Amino acid sequence: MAALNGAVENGQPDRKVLPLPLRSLEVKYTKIFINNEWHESTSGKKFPTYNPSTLEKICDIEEGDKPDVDNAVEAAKAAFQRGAPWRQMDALSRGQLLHKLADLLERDRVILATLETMDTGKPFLQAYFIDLEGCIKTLRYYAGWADKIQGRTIPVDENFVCFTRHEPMGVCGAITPWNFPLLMLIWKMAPALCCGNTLVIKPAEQTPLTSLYIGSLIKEVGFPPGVVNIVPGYGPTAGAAISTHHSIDKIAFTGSTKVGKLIKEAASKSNLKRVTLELGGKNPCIVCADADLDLAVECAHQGVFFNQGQCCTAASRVFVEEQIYPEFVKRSVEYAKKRLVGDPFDARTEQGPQIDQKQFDKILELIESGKKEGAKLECGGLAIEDRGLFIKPTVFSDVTDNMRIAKEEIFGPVQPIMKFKSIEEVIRRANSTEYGLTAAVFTKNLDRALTLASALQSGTVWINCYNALYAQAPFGGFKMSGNGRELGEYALAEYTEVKTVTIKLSQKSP
Ligand code: NAD
Ligand code: NW8
Repeated sequence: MAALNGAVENGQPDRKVLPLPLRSLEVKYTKIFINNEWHESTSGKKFPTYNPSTLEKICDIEEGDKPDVDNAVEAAKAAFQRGAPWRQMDALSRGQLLHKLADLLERDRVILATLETMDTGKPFLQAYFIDLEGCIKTLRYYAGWADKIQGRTIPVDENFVCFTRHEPMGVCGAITPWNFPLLMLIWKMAPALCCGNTLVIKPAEQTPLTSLYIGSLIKEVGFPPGVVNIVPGYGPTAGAAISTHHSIDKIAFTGSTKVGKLIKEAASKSNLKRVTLELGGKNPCIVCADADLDLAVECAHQGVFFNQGQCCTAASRVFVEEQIYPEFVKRSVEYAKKRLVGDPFDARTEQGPQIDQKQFDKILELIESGKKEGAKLECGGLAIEDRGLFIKPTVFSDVTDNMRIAKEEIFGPVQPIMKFKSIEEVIRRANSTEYGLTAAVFTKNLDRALTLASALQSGTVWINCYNALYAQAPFGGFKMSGNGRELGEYALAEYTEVKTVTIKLSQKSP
């Protein structure tokens, strides 16, 4: 196993041991996974997946469409039937299967991080230390919940007994994005399985490789056939077949607001399936004059540039109090100029390519709009070379709220920095967006921190930190950033139905 290979450079024994990516990794799983078996597509069609760093095709994947989704749903429905092994299983055993899946992710961590880097272009060390870490922790967290999901007994009339059962919903659909392909899948899969549901998964067409690899691990762990089914394919075909399906009871989606609306609409028009949505953000990052400036500059930088800027939590509106504005901009530009962009398999690389040509073009177009609308381009503003999908870390100062770069989700390495004068003003401006996913505040003043924490309309507020995500802390959006919560105990409610059982006793108590 390559998992334990340490990087040895100059033969120095005391150097921190870093994992090494696999040099030549053959992609083994490219087919549709139903009933713990691999299938070709009903249509006979395949689609390519590319390495965004080299623009080379990695391999072809079986292209699922409605008939394949139908087969996956049939399998998931059968696995959910009363009397099926999955339904008969003790809740503790369900947790053990999730722990075993986490064990296999730990065993195959280098393979999975290598596949994720090939398919997304994200730096290998980030895939290994952030994405895989988050996956393993999320699996273990929900493994622990499996046998602790309890109803209540409720006092009613004296001659009645009333209790609730928290039952699994049934067949859950999961439609995932390309920015954190495996992590966003595990955020859905772990709570769904811990509650006893079965799953039909459609990974993003750009990044199916790690999700399909999970199919092989599901089988190896020994989940009963049909509990997890994976249908790679495109959104308007395979994705829409899931969102409109009458036998799917719940759907969890992460991606664009546009598609989130389509999914909720399809759910309404079909069977009113439950829907949780994690959509975009135009997340304010507020830096007060009294903040620890080193910390604020570094967090705002990582907050927007992390994952090539392709992050629903991206700090894409930085509001800086006027007294420290020039210094903050100066230091942020220094950071951006130093950011190492290049081969995601190189251990020094901080930033890889954007995911595809469409996103690349969209980002460059928004950068042009920033220049035209009068923002001051401090650095970057261009692609790195005339080939490939790499974009220079870009900082704009003198940004005003009406500019497109201050209003639209950029999903790229672009940092717009604005100036503010008063707390009331910055609250109003930070909240004047349709989005409400995250917000961050940098200040040493407790009063200001707590005032902002209560006034900001977002599902998460980070104070003096950024991207501080935990498996046990709920995550989700206010307003058009989404519906429902992932992670934490709150997510259990998204994967269970509450049933009230009321029993009349035949005899009144004496
Ligand atoms: P998208 O919303 O189109 O894709 C997300 C998933 O939805 C993919 O699996 C896709 O196949 C599927 N999908 C697409 N159309 C569908 C349909 N009609 N029915 C069912 N499923 C469908 O996202 P995108 O086009 O790849 O990216 C566009 C923008 O979305 C980005 O620029 C960014 O602003 C945003 N985005 C946000 C996130 C996030 O983490 N919130 C992730 C990816 C993209
Ligand atoms: C789930 C996720 C994490 C975790 C740690 C560190 C940096 C950035 C992210 C992150 C369980 C435990 C830990 C991050 C991941 C996804 C998004 C944004 C940031 N997650 N992390 Cl969308």
